[in-house]
Amino acid sequence: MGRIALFLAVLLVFSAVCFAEDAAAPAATAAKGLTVDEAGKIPVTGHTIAVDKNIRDWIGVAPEEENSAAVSNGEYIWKDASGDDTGNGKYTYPLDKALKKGGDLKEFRVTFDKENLYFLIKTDRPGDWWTGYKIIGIHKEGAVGGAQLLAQGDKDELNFDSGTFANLKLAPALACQYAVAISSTYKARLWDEKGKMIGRKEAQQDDTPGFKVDDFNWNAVEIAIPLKLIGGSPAGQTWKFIVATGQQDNDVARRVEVEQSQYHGGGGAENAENPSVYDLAGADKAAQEKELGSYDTNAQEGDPKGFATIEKSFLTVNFAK
Ligand SMILES: [Ca+2]
Ligand SMILES: [Ca+2]
Ligand SMILES: [Ca+2]
Repeated sequence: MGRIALFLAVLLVFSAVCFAEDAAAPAATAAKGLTVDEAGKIPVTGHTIAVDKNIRDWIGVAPEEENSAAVSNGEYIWKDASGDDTGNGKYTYPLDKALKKGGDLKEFRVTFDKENLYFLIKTDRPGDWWTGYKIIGIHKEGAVGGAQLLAQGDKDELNFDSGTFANLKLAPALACQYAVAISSTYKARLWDEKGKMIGRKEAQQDDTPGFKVDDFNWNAVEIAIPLKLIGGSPAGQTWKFIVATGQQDNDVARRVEVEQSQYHGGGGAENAENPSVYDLAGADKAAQEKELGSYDTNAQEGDPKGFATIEKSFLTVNFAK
């Protein structure tokens, strides 16, 4: 009896300590995770960001739960799940050490001020600084038209100015007015809905003024897009963002092939219709795998009609007036 009583007493003290720690730690800091719909109704007030290889100016508090959103301290924040970088569910990374990871989206943030729209996009840390590739589609609610092909590009040119070549398209309701792609940690292009390049960042003299991209620690990239390039301020409007991550290959999206090899991941289709995308924002793993696997295995190679279609993997951001 004495021994049992002592055991119970120890257990009680132990659990009291545990509960006290549980209660004290995260509750004070972490925001409660919201669904995409819920977060899309809360106005984002915005603030200024410096694209300066330092991300301490992103002051919003991320939600605790994976695959949830928050609006905090003037920022929209999506926290993506870890380990859902599986494309259609079967994607593997290339075998080369530099390319073994880096496509797992971790976080995506949006804010703005009178001059710019700002993004922060975080992934797992790639095996080498040049390996990352990211695509962000911008859909303005209520806008007419828009591109359903996410900056696909001219096959004859196959270069970054021309497009992303990621084999991805959007449902009509998500058709984009603008698309941005980031290659490596500092290069970017901005296209309009006709696929015309309207912004270019190469860290060269002729970079588009104000279009800024730079990284912190390889895995977090800050982006500033001058509002005058994208039709003016989003204040008072609701925009949707399609966020896709993968790897780059000469500044276009690196293909995922049927078989894994040194420089290409495996799990793709025989007709090469599968998207060069490992992860998306806005939906859970099952929904995102279904969308990234929705390409037509009978389509003629490279025919955009057969590309995977994104319908549910998006984020809704309500910009304050
Ligand atoms: Ca900064
Ligand atoms: Ca992820
Ligand atoms: Ca995801």
